[in-house]
Amino acid sequence: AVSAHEVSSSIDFRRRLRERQQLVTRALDEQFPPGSGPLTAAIREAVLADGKRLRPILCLEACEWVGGSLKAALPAACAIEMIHKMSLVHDDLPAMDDAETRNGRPALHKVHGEALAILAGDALLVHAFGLLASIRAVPAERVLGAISRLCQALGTAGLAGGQALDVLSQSEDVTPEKLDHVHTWKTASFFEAAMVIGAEVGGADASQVEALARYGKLLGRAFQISDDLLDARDVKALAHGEATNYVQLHGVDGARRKLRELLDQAVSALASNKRGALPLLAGLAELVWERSW
Ligand code: GRG
Repeated sequence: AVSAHEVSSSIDFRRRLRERQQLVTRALDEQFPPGSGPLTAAIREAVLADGKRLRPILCLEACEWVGGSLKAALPAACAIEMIHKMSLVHDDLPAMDDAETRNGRPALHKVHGEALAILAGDALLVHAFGLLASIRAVPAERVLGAISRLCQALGTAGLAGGQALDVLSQSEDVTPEKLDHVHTWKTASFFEAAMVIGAEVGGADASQVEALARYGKLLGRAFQISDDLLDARDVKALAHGEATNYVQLHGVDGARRKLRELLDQAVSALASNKRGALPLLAGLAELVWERSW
């Protein structure tokens, strides 16, 4: 069998990732035509700027894993990315992370002002749900079921709730349990939902949906730890003491150990299914491992 590392470093794998990134970027570009006013211009900057497109790629791969077409999953993948980008725009605002830059460029509110950054986020969120509601590739109950699960992943016990916990935790001692809680709500539930939507629009059966959901959740927890490992390289950030950084609490070795464990579990979640872990999803897990070194 080919190792996950061989997959993740293969030219085919890299090409496939690049093709999917471009597919999502082109589709997002079409959703927000240039020359449509200042709000759309701000939205375009938020969604078309650099980004790994990891969540939409997971959505596309989940759909293909169960035999669905890329075309069926593309609107859902775009919706996922719009929600992700909206969460980053709002996270960068002075009331939250107060970030100057995002991916090496000025944060959106630094360029367009706070009002437009808030509204760009609002519009992206609404647009995403409009796009999901327009999916006709599968019966409406499937789409509604997936939307409902996504809402759970974003609400008080999801992205918004996780962010609230994170913001409020900055001034207090964080326990390992609380940290796992923040990671699950803020990141893992969203990864899970991206997989579930992809699986549903691909026509998955219940056991496939659950296997992919499990992979997504474990990968999301792993991804957040890898993000913390990357942040911890920034000596200044660590000295400043990000209370909800995994490395701050468990050390670099502890974080790496946990990262490996979660990624192995993610890949096994698929191996137990009759389709097996497609090399691609194992390769994606390996990428998460490699980014933290
Ligand atoms: C959507 C209802 C709703 C609320 C949003 C502001 C907010 C509430 C949440 C923000 C949570 C947050 C900052 C999550 C970040 C998680 C994370 C690991 C981001 C980095 O993701 P990457 O590396 O980003 O995939 P790129 O730039 O590659 O797209």
